[in-house]
Amino acid sequence: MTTVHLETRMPDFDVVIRGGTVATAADVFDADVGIVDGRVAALGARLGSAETEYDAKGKYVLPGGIDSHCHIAQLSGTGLMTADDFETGTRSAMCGGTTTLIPFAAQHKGMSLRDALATAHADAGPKAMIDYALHLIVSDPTPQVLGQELPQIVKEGYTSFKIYMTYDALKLNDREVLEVLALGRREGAVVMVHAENHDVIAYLTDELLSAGKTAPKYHAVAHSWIAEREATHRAISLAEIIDVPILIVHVSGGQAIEQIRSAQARGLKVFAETCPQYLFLTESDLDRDGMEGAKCVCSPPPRDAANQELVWRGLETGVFEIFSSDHAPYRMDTGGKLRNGPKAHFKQIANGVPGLEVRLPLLFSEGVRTGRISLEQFVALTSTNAAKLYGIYPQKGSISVGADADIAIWDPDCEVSISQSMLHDAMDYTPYEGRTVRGWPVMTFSRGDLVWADGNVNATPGRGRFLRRDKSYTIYNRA
Ligand code: DUC
Ligand code: ZN
Ligand code: ZN
Repeated sequence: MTTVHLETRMPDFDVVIRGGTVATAADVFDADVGIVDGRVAALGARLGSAETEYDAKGKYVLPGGIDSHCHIAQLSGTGLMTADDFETGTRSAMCGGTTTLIPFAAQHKGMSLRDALATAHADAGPKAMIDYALHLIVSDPTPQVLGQELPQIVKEGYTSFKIYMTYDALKLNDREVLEVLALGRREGAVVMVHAENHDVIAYLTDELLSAGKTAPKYHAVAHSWIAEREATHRAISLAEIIDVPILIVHVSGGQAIEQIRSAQARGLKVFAETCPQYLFLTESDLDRDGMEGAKCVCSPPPRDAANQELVWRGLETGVFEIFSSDHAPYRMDTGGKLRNGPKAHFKQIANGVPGLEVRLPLLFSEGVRTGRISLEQFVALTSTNAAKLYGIYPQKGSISVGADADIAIWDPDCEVSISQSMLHDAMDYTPYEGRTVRGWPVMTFSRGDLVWADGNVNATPGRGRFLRRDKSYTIYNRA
C-alpha cells in the first residue's frame, strides 16, 4: 500500500492587509502589509497567505496616531476630574485612528511623584484598550523630588514631564523652571512647557472681572497672546541658559510661533506642538450664545482667523513637530464646566476642550485633502515625530518590519458630519458639532488586533500595555 502525505501548509502571516497605499513619514507606496505575532513582518507586493486578510484597495494604510498630549483620568489643578478615564479615552482614540496615548500622571502640591504614578496606573492598567505611556506633571519641585524621585523615575521609563508657567496650583517660578530644566539636561528627559505669563493673566482677569466682564469670551482677553509670547520667549531663554532642548506645548498663534521660529533659526533645539483648537476654532467661538462659549474655553485660547492661518503655516513649514489633541474633557454639567453654576464667570470655567477622536480626521480633511500638508507630513506630525521625540520609536510610529502593527486604514472619501452622538468618549459635547470632514479611519489595528472596524469597537479594557520609554530619539540621535 502506498501512503500519500498531504502536506498542510501553514499560512505565512496571521494577518495581511492587502492592496492599500501605505504611508510613512518618509514615503508613500503601494504594498501589502503582513503581520505576525502583532508585529509588521513584511511589506511587499503579493504577500503570501494569511489566516485573516483585509482588503485595503483604494484606502490609505497609515501608522496609528500617537496622541502625546491628552488628559485622561486626571485631576485638574482645581480638583476637577476629567470625564474620560482610560476606558473611554482609549476607546475614543482608537475609533479615530489613534493607537497610542501619552497622558499625564499629575503631581499636585505636597504629593510625591510616586503617588501620582500610582494613581494613573491604577486607572490605566485595568481599563486601557490601546497602549499608553505616561508623562509626569511636576508642580512641586522640592529638593527630594528633583534630587531623588525624578531622576530615578526617568530611568524607569518616564522620560518626559510637563511644567506650567501659569495656573495657581501648578505654576513654577523662573528659579524653579531653571532647576527643573537642569534636571532635564542631567537625566536626558524631555521638558514640555506650558508657556503663559501668570501675573499678566491674573492682572487682566482682575481688571475684567471688576469691570463686570465675566462672559466666556473674556477668557481669550485675559489669556492674551502677549502673555503667551512673553512666556514663550522666557521659556526659550531659560532653556538656553541651561543649554537643554525644550518643547513648547499647545502653541496658539503667530507671535509665539515667531519666538520659536527665531530660536530654531539660531540653532536651538526648541520643539513645538499645536492642536486642533488652534486650527479649527477661533476666539469668536468663545462668544457663542449664553454659556455655549464655555465649550471652547481652553488655555491658551483659540485666537483670530489671522493667527489660525499662521498656525497652519507653522505646520506646513516645519516649525511644529507635534500635532496632539490636548484632550481635556469636562462635560457641560455641574460636575464639569458648570461646576460653579450656569452663570459662572470665565475664570471659574474649567479649561479644556475634547479632541481625541477628531484630531486625525480634522487634520486629514483640512490639511491633506486640501493639499496644505502631504500625507508624509500628516504621518510625521500625528505619529512618527511623537514616537521619536518621546522615546517609543521604532516600536511605535511607523509601518516598518519589526514595528508593532499599530495601523489605521483610512477611507479618504468617507464623508462624516461630526456630532457628539457618533463619538466614543464620555463627553456630552464636541466643539466641532456639525462640521463635515472627508476621510475617516474605517479600521484600526492595535498590535495586529482589529479593535475598530466599520463602526464597531472590538477590544476589552485592560488589553492596552504600558510603554516604558527610552530617551528621546530626536534629541539624542539614538541609532
Ligand atoms: N490647558 C491646559 O494647559 N491643560 C488642559 C486644558 C487646557 O486648556
Ligand atoms: Zn498646558
Ligand atoms: Zn494640556
